[in-house]
Formats: sequence, structure tokens, C-alpha cells
Amino acid sequence: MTEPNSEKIELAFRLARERYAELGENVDQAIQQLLSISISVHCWQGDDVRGFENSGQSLGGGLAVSGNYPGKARSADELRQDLEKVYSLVPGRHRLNLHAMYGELRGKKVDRDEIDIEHFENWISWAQANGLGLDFNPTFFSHPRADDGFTLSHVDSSIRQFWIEHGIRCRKIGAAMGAALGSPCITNFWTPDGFKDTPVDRKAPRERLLASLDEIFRVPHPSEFNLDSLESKLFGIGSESYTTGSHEFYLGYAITRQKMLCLDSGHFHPTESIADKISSVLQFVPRLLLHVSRGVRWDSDHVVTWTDDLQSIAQELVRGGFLDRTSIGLDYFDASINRIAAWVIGIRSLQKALLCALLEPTPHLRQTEQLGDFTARLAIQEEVKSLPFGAIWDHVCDSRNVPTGSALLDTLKSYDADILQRR
Ligand code: RNT
Ligand code: ZN
Repeated sequence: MTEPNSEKIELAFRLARERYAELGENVDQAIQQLLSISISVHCWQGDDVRGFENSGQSLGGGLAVSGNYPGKARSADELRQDLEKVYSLVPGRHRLNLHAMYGELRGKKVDRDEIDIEHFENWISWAQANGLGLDFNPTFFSHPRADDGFTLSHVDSSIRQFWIEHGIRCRKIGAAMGAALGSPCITNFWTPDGFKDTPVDRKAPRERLLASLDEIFRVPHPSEFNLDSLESKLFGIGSESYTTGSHEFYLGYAITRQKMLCLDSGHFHPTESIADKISSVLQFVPRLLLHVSRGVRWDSDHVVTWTDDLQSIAQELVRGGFLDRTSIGLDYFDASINRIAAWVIGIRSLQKALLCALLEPTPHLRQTEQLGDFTARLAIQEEVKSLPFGAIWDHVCDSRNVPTGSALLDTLKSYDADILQRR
């Protein structure tokens, strides 16, 4: 690939903008809308979902990371250094999504039911300095008390109590993050609870999960500081037959408690797309969180690429006018390639899908549908796919000093050589 220069990029952009204008599309407006979307970047791509507790505990919760590419972040400072690189390679202002196990415990043994705001102070001041919002997640895995596959729905009440306390503390930390940064923190709850083999009692664990969650959410936090969200999963490795927190469970819970629902695009049957769920779920819950991921066979967490599935999600958000009520996060981990590249490729793919959706001549398409002209609807849908989108994207990057084309890979390669290979 040769590096496009700014002059050529601008020339191509002007022609492309005209082409979109002929279809009634305002390109400048679409770009502004794209730049107003903050993506919540998941911290756990940088260190293979390890965290900084240094407990020697292996990754649990049915999560699996494969690959051993050199240079994973070994400390919060290294992770922050990598993240700064990531944010410099994508247009727009974004957020960071932290997990509780990424607290800085300063060499002390602080268990999950003891963590507090002080352990996230560095993260908060770094986010302030870098103009980032923060989101948060309690960590209900990679811990001795989660080793038998159950946490909030555990049959043992002392184990449930331990995790309830963890959940309560995480919401408090989330609210502190939101208050410090002037932007609500979304605290997202996902538990791995489930059975490997066919359960006899599907009901009792769900009753226990419901009671545990009600206990965690008993104390309200102002919505300008913290928003609670719940994430379902169809199955995990080692919990193939049953998960307590199924889609129906959390859908019902989120609706009745008016919480956010998190739809992870890798957490459903392989032919089921979350794109179709957005307009249904948003009839009933106040806000949605998306964990954008890419499922491949049994794995729900491949690096996000610009697939039809991703494009449909972006189209639904734009066509339905749902961007205001949806927070978009990423959730995947790949240790077989440069981890910074994995982050950047996923974020940029998501942004391309969003920009492409924002550039769609939706009113025209909608009209064909209303008139029952499905031939025109199909013909236009297919024609739109080959509009000169790339010229618009290159302009977005180039005009914001973000590398595009071969320059992107060059930047990633030098960071690899200078930093990652030396760790
Ligand atoms: C697991 C869920 C969950 C996690 C993160 C690390 O399947 O998707 O969101 O990936 O919390
Ligand atoms: Zn997820």
C-alpha cells in the first residue's frame, strides 16, 4: 500500500462529497455526528484480561484468550501508555472501559469486597488529563470465590454476600468516576454463573441472582454519575448448558427496574443478530449498552471487523435515531497479534460502519419501502454499498492528524518495535 498524501485525499474527498450531495446527503454533518460518538474502549484488550491484582489466578469465567504476541501491558502505567497510542490513532474523543480487577492496589492484598475509590485514583486523574470518560465493570471472575462457576447466584449465601459487596463497591466507584469526570459512568454487570451440564433446577439460581441484584441496586446513585447496566450471555466455556443470566432474565430485569441492558454481539445464537433487537429493546428500557464484538464459532470475542453484521448494527442505531440512548462499547481480546493494532482496527471498523450508516440516503430508502417498491429498495441498498465512502473516511482521519492507509500500519509497526518488542 502506498501512502496517500493530503492533497490527493482532499481531491478525492471533494468529488466524493459531491456524489453524496447528489443523493441528498450532507457529508459534513455526517462527519460531525460521527465525531460526537464516544466509543467506550475496553481496557482488557491490552493485557489479555489479566488485571493488576497479581494474585496468580488464571483467567476464569469461561473466558479464553489465545495467542502469545509479545508486549502485553504488565502494569497500569504500561496499559495507559498503550491506550494513549490507541486514542491517537482514531479520530474523535472516546472513553475507557475499566474492569474492577484493574485497580492499583500498591502491592497490598485488597480483595474484591474491599476495593474502593482510592484504587482508581490514578485512572481518574489520567482520564481527566486525557479528556476521557470512564465506564466500569465489577469483575465476577478470575477469583477463588468464582472458581466453581457461580457468584451472585451461588447456592452458598456467604459467597453471594461477598459478590454483592463487590457489586455495591463497584457502583460507588463508578459514581465517583462519573462525578469526577462530569460524565455518567456506566457500570455494567456480567456474571459467568452457569452449569456445564444439564441442570435440574433452572429456577433457584435465577431467584438468587434476582435477589442479589436487588440488594446491590438498593442504594440509588444519581444518574448523572452512575448508570447500571446488565449483560446476558447464551453460554460460556464450561457453562454450555445453562447460564443464570440469560437474555430473557436480564431483559425482564432491566425493564422492571428501568436499568440499561447490555447487548453483546457475541452472546447470542450464531445466526441471531443484535441489530434486530435494538428497536425492540429500546421500546422498554431507558438506555442500551452495546458490547460490539465478533463471534466466530464458539468464540464470542474476535477483533471487530467491518462485517455485514456490524454494518446492520450501525444502520439500526442511525435509522432509528437511537444514538442518543445507546452507549457503544467494544468487547474482544486477541493475543495473537499486536494488541494495539487489535484495539485500533476494531475501533476504526466500528467508526467506519457508523459513518457509512450516517451517509446512507435513508429518507429515500424509507420512501421506497413505504410505497411498497421493494425492487427499488433492494436496488438502492446495493448501489449505496459502492459509493465512494473510502474518500470520506480518509479525509476524516487525515484532517484530524490521524494516519490512514499505509501510514497507519507504519505507526503501529514503529510502536511495536520501539515499545512492545522491548517489554
Ligand atoms: C463476557 C462478557 C463480558 C466480558 C468482560 C471482560 O463474555 O462479554 O463483557 O467480556 O466483562
Ligand atoms: Zn461483553
